[in-house]
Amino acid sequence: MHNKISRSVALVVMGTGIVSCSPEGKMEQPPNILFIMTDDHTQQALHAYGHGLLDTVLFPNMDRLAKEGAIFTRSFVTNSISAPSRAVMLTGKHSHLNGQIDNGRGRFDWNQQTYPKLLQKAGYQTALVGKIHIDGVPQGFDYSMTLPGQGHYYNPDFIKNGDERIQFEGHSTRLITQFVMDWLEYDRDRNKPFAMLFHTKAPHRNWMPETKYLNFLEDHDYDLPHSFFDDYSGRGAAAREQELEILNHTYWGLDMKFEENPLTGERDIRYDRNLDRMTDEQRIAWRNVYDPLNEAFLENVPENKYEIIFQSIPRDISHDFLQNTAEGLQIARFMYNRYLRDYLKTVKSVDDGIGRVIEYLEKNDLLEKTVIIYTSDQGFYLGEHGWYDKRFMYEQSLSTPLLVRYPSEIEAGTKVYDLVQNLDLAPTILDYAGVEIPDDMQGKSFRKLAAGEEVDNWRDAIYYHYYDYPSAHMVKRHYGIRTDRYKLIHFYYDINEWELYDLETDPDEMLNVYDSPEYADIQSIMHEKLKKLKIRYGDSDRIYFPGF
Ligand code: SGN
Ligand code: CA
Repeated sequence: MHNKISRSVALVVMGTGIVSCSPEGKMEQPPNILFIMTDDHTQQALHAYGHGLLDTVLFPNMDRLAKEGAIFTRSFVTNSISAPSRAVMLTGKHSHLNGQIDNGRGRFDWNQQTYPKLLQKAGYQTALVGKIHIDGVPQGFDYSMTLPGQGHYYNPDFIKNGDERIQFEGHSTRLITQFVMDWLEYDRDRNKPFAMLFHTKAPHRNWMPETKYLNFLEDHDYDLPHSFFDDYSGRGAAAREQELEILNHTYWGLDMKFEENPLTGERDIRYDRNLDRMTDEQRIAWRNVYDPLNEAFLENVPENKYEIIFQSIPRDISHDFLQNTAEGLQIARFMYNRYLRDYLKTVKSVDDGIGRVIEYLEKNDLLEKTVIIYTSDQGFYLGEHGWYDKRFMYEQSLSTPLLVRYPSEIEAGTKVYDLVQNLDLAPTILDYAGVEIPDDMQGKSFRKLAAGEEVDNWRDAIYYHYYDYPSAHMVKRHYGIRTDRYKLIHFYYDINEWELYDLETDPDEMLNVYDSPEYADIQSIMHEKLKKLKIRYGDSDRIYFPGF
């Protein structure tokens, strides 16, 4: 493993000789860009969004960005999954044009136009650190330090500048933060503005917290969301046939963090692979927390009841038992809390990392000269509908957090209600940098919206298209539009079903009102809008990878 500490010390010596910035200082220089993107962090897990899940501020640095900048309350993705979302952000184009339509089958050609390349051309120094999840050597960056594929939480490998693979000791979030700081401190050319893409792995599955936060929130018992025992009766086959359920589709090892199945003595190979990466010290810290918690659970619930957890998936369980008996509820609450707490623990480290980088900017007189954008590659279910993961065009995973801090033009506490998408990030960043936005980018700059200005003819609907099926979690292919109030979705490929939701009367999307007589007019208006947007964005009815 690479010894990080000695490298940093060496760089401190090298770094002391660097003279900072231009002597004129006040010359009009475009702002720096700090683009922070987490993986699977959702609006419900950010106090500033006010969804009610978090009763206190758990993540003060993220909340600080919201408080000191603009929060976008209607921020969405175009395709709720990692690689496609990242490709949309880089190019400002929908998936069918940038080529990365899903995680596994679509391909991204790095030779195409991306905003980091355009920034570079305009004199920016560009860097990418963390998860990128797009195959090939990243182009458009003066420096990159990326995780291969999904990467690991503990002692992960990194790929430096596209070729050198190095394993580092530590937790991925701390390492990624450190690489961001090291580059800012030691490797950056201080005469140029910078664009730093700070991409974490956390809080992606399987939610492995750093040792410091293993106990975080363990004294906090979260109530089940009111739609947790959803039976999907108000919707179609897609909602019924997914594999996203916390109770049915999580593994007792990998997700629930039992090292051994108490009924069969088996181990979970995938969980073991993660544990095997740990140093002895990390593993002891890990076991010191999870072992007693797991034992306490097993002691308190009779064996013939807790056996539910240790079945292979999908589990054969009765919702009636889990929902309506004290013992059942205890099991459901245990599974939900294990999932949710681990998820939040991993966000905690990200928040620390953001705090460290903000502090660095502040100390180096860079904070006010830097546009800070905080977002995630998509939202996530935290038990709503009984689910984890993402992919659906339903609210929790269609949405994504979006915060922008740039005090010289964004007033603290700004709230933006207009419909924005990850498609808009590339043009927005170019706009802040003073670089011309290419005509073929499909997103729009939201810079003015963040500054509290109204923009004429801002979009009144967003377009969405998800293709990753058949695949993990079995969410069927679908596309659709969402306006301020309504959502129209078409599920296709192996079914042909339409859904329509009235988000004002049914914010939880429990009842599909497609074909309801009282929504007949809305339905046809939404169909018209969908048709127009499909044409505007150049999408078609082409079936990608029909053989799968
Ligand atoms: C992994 C996860 C899935 C997740 C996908 C995509 N399984 O396959 O739960 O949906 O990544 O996530 S895991 O057991 O390997 O963690 S994405 O954010 O990268 O699109
Ligand atoms: Ca993701």
